Amino acid sequence: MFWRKKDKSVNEPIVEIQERPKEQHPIEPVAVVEVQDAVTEQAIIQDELVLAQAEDEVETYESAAITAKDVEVHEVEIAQVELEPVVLPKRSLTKGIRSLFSRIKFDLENLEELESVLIQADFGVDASEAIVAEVKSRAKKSGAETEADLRLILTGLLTEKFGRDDRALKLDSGIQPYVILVVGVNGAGKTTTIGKLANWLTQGGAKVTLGAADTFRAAAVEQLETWATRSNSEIVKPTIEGQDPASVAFESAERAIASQSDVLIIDTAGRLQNKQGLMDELGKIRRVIEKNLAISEVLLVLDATTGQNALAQAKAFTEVANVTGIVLTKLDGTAKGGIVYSIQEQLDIPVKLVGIGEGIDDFGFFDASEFAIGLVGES
Ligand SMILES: Nc1nc2c(ncn2[C@@H]2O[C@H](COP(=O)(O)OP(=O)(O)OP(=O)(O)O)[C@@H](O)[C@H]2O)c(=O)[nH]1
Ligand SMILES: [Mg+2]
Repeated sequence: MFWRKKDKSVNEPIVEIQERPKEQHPIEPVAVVEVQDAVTEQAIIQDELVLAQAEDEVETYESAAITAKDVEVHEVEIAQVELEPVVLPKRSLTKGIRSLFSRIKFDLENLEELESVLIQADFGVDASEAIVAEVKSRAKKSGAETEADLRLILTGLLTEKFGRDDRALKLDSGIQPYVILVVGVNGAGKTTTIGKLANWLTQGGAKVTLGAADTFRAAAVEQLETWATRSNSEIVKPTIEGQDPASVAFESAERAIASQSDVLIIDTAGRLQNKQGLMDELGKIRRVIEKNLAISEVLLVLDATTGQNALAQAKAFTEVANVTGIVLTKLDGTAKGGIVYSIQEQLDIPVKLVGIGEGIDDFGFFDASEFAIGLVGES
């Protein structure tokens, strides 16, 4: 899952930052506007694009306080490097997941109740119906009678339903620092998840930098700082109050490269999915990081207790943020684990991590079988 170069000195990061002579500065909106008199429509469209980009860069660079110099990004040939796997501590989910059957008896007589249990657990109506039908059919075929038999059948079926093979974090290119961008609505569990992940990585010997790009509240930076201390990670904080989050992200990338970190994790402010300005900001954060580094993962953190609302959030975030994986938190407080199924079905994005408590070790990498066992429980 996590690979790194055997010898860090073999190869520099994927980009090099070069000073560009001032006269070639790309941010010359005036020149671009003048060209709007140009003859062809094609040229005008082209120029408008350049202007939009330039304006964006002006904003970015001004906010990043990079006024004297500009950066130019060049892809650099990557020499073949030898990679070694990093062995990280194992995390198990089975103890943290709430069983679906705390209130009902699960036997052949009340299989109809299973359908409402599954619907309440956010599997969705159609899937719940289909699962019950399949349980009945398998029970008939195998001559299942007892609660234990039925649980075994349901566990097997759910394991199949949850199953997919793209859950591993993509920290394997050997091009470090790997960047993980963490996004989501307020209070979903972003900062806590970052702390848990950072600790897990440093326990495995990785060097981790955290970027505090949630600059709206001073308390948010302090909270991340506490997690940085607990997880032995470095942290890059805003230098002035209310600093542009994109500029903190930019500085974090520079610092992570300079300090030869293995992983950079960027915390962002919680934002409602229907606030367009804030959602656009995520795109900007993304672009400034990509000036220097490739983003390995964009993790969308969803609070499992919010049920179907999590699905609406996921849809909105995937549209703007290229989400590569879901972190489903607070599964310890709910039996709504079916949301995992709904998200994967409707958005085709894997649930990669699961939060099962507030403690530093209370998370796990989603495992279909462990999760199914947790949901169905022991008889
Ligand atoms: N029970 C439980 N609580 C969790 C879990 N993950 C996070 N929390 C709690 O949820 C609350 C919010 O967590 P944060 O990590 O601050 O959430 P955030 O998304 O960073 O919030 P903002 O920065 O305000 O957007 C905290 O009280 C956490 O302890 C989890 O898996 N289980
Ligand atoms: Mg936070």
